[in-house]
Amino acid sequence: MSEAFQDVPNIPYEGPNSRNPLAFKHYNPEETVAGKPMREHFRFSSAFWHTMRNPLADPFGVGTARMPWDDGSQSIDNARRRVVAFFEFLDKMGMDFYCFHDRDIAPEGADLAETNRNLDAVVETFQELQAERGKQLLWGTACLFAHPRYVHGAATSCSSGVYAYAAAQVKKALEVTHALNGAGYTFWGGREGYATLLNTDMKRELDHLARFLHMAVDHKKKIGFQGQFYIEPKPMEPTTHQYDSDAAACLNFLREYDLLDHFKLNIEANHVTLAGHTVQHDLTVAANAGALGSIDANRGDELIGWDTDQFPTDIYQTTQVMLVLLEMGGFRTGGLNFDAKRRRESFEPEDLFHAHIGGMDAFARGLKVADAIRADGRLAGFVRDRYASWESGIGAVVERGEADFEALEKHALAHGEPELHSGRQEMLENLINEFV
Ligand code: XLS
Ligand code: CA
Ligand code: CA
Repeated sequence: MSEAFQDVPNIPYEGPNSRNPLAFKHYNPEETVAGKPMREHFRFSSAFWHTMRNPLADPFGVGTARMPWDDGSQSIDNARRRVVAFFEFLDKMGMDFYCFHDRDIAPEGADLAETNRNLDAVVETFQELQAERGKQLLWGTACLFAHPRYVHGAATSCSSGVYAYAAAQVKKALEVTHALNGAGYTFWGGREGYATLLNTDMKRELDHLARFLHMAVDHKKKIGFQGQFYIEPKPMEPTTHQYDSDAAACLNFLREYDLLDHFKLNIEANHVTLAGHTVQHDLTVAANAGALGSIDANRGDELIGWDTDQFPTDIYQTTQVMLVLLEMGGFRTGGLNFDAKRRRESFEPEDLFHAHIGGMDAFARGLKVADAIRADGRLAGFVRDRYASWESGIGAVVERGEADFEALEKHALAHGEPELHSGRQEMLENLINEFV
């Protein structure tokens, strides 16, 4: 079979002085930074749904993407050709991981049984190519939002029949993720939310969702799947109110329903900014709970309030991400999955390479900058000193849990007005810019 990306060679590392657009300037997979090779820090992954299946349509026009390997049919042969093209892409990019939805990789059949057979047929091709090329599935997932049956949601649908269908779909998606030795499985609540409370029993829907996830945990154990379960927060799109709106909301839900031991979070940058937070905020919320599992690496557009899923190129943002990741000691099962698409105007196959190269280089720089900031130590030192009053005296008594209001009142009466110091935000922003 001829190559899908004939005009593109394997992408080499050529260093910061290179002017070759099809080369890495900063991402050097084997180069050791902060104790391990870049490759291991990032565990870069490409999203099958964007790289192979996104036609680049928008609400005003049809897709523009040129995909010469794809004949547009719903056949298994065509589905397999896409997989072959995808592995060629991963190879040329030097990427070790990928992610998919069940329905990205194989067409729906006349009924669920036929759909499952289609999936098995295409998964065989993935198995062969994984073994041959040494690639790994970072996580699998089920598409519970595109088909009209999920119009009212899946695990939160008002219809028990739809709920059962969704469970059957997740069961199969878990089994194929297991068959592909996936490192994880993601639950993104596609249409798990609502447009109006006039027609919605929120409590009942959330109880159903929790039951659904408990059943998924049970099935995971039953089939012996060892991968990590993730929940991916998102505040809006497609529904007005998504139940998993941000990291804090997800953690609260998981705790309330006794699921926290079984799930970590997959934090997507563009979803976090849609929720009105900085990416660093949600990563920190998740990491503080010991629940930062994986990252969907992309960015939004400050001028457009949508989930634009752009490739991450902002070094300030990748630096923030890498500061949190280094502090946490790196990924265990997760990775940086480019849940990102090219702009509609970037329709040539080669653009897939430019997009991923840009994201990988931006993270390589973020890693180097974050490592230098940590080695320098001034930033961490400033934060440490800012809380110095908790190290001894009344602060230490509070932190040990040995103070009460009477003791604090006694302290306040005896010591008068407390001394305060500047937060020095501008100075710290200047410090970061010394390294960026
Ligand atoms: C959509 C989500 C989705 C999940 C996987 O906005 O990002 O792609 O990552 O279902
Ligand atoms: Ca995502
Ligand atoms: Ca998104």
